[in-house]
Amino acid sequence: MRRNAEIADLLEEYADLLEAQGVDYKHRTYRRAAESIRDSPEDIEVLAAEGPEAVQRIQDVGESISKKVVEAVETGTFEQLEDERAEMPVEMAELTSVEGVGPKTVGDLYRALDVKNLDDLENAAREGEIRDVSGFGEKTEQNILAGIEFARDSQGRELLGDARPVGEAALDFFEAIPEAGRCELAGSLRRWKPTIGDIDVLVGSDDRQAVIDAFTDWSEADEVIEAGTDKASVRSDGQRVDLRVVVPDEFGSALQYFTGSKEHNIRLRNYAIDRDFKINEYGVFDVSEVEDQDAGQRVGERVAGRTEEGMYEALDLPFIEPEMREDRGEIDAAAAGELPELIEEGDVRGDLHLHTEWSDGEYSIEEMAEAAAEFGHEYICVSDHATGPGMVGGVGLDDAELREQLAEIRELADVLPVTVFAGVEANIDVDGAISVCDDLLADLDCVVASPHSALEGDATDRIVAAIEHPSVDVIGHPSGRLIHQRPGVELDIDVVARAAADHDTALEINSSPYRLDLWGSAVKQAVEQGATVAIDTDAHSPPEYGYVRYGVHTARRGWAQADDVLNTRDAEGVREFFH
Ligand code: DGT
Ligand code: CA
Ligand code: CA
Ligand code: ZN
Repeated sequence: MRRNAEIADLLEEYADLLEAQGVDYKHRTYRRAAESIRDSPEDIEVLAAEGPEAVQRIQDVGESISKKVVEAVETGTFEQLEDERAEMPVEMAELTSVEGVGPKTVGDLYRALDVKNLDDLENAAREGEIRDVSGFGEKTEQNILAGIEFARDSQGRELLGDARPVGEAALDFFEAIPEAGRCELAGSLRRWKPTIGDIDVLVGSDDRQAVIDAFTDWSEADEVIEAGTDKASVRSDGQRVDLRVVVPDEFGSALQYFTGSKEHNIRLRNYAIDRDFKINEYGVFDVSEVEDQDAGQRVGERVAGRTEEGMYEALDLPFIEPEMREDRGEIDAAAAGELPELIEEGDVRGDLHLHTEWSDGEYSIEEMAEAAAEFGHEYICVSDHATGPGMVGGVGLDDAELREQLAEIRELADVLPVTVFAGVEANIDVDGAISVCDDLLADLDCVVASPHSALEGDATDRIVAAIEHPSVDVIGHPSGRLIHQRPGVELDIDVVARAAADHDTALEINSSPYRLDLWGSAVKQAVEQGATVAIDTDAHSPPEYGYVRYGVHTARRGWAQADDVLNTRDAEGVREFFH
């Protein structure tokens, strides 16, 4: 298994510990190196075997870091990291998973209260000890408590963006096994839910034992949890992968069953019963002639099961896409012949929310434009952060800097390989006002306005005010939620969507796997109200353009068609929408 992520994690832990100790600047160097190693196409193990000079070929890795990397590849750790761990024996990843708790806070609370893990942190907050630490207060203490609760609730579920690559690696593995026939992901991963409990894979085969045996020997399996005659589970990259192997003739029915959701399946089963059919993981059975329908799983005449399409067809229904199987009216819509034709990955033609080195991205306008062309986009909108509420550490651009950037984008226009719209990601303040002056907003091609501060309570009025601003084109990550970290603001989506439809403002589906904001059910409401949706990645680096598929499948979970989505239009169509 490629070890780039593991080595990057170690460097990041080291950076966190340095920051927790109050060391200035140095931690940034380590973070940048960690990120480059994580994203590098080069295998870190191969480079390390050649020696430190070879490791330095990776961007942002200098001499001293390269030596630590070689040591880490050889021994699983490096000396300075062990020194820091001994100095401050804290569960860094666990603690910083709490919203609002960063490495500096961990350091402060360790020194003041000996907080080492989540339990310590919770006790200290409950006992009211944190408010007395210098630099903290009662409000911070309450936020930490709320953050802990949220972090605990989400424990055990993985982000879609972490689970999908593992599931796809498993799929690639099975597809290469000669004994395996059809292979598909099932469960929540096939429905593209934002978080995944476990990864389900289904394989059709006449030689089930061979498939199970191969799976338990999979090079990416770190541990075999259980293995039987027709199913097995392993752990890979910290995630549970469940395999089921079925005979080819029952592949379709098993796929339908194990894709879920449970609620969809229950409703479909009742729909079948009403029509004298029985449906289960073994097929669809006509039971109109059968007296005791509970006599077994395979009673009556089997009319479908080899393919999933056949399962729905046997019930006189068109195929229902996995993303729609959440019991949100999809079976009634199918029966009425009113299923939407869902947007597909290939329909997206550009990205309207991304960052460059002008704010907190790490790449230039040219680099982001070239990467976009390579990705297959026709246009992008550079929407760097404006200063304002929620922007810390000088990240955002002031009006003069935005003017300067606008001029540069105009100047570069002829040489860039894609159309580049000049935009901004402005902040929506507590009253719904926008943090950039109106003249400038009017001069920009596209204004993305997003909530970045005061992310609690109901914010419907605030977001509606931003929607009504004549220059705002897109509302970025409308709720401000961060999955596993903070719930974001409450929104009356119907009200927001109606305003968006009335004022020709698009609502973003932020495709970052940390956000997925808006999410499926909200997208469905938005589209029903006639709002236009924009599927953007909020990319801070070229690889993050790849997040777009999470956004597209989230749109599909919201029943969106290509027409509902702004950036399925060509550049001229998008420009028209902006005006
Ligand atoms: P997860 O893993 O929590 O993210 O969610 P799922 O949907 O992947 O659930 P999982 O892995 O427990 O089971 C996979 C699928 O198997 C599920 O979507 C539907 C089906 N299934 C599991 N248990 C039941 C059940 O008790 N009744 C029905 N009708 N289907 C079930
Ligand atoms: Ca699952
Ligand atoms: Ca499962
Ligand atoms: Zn933002």
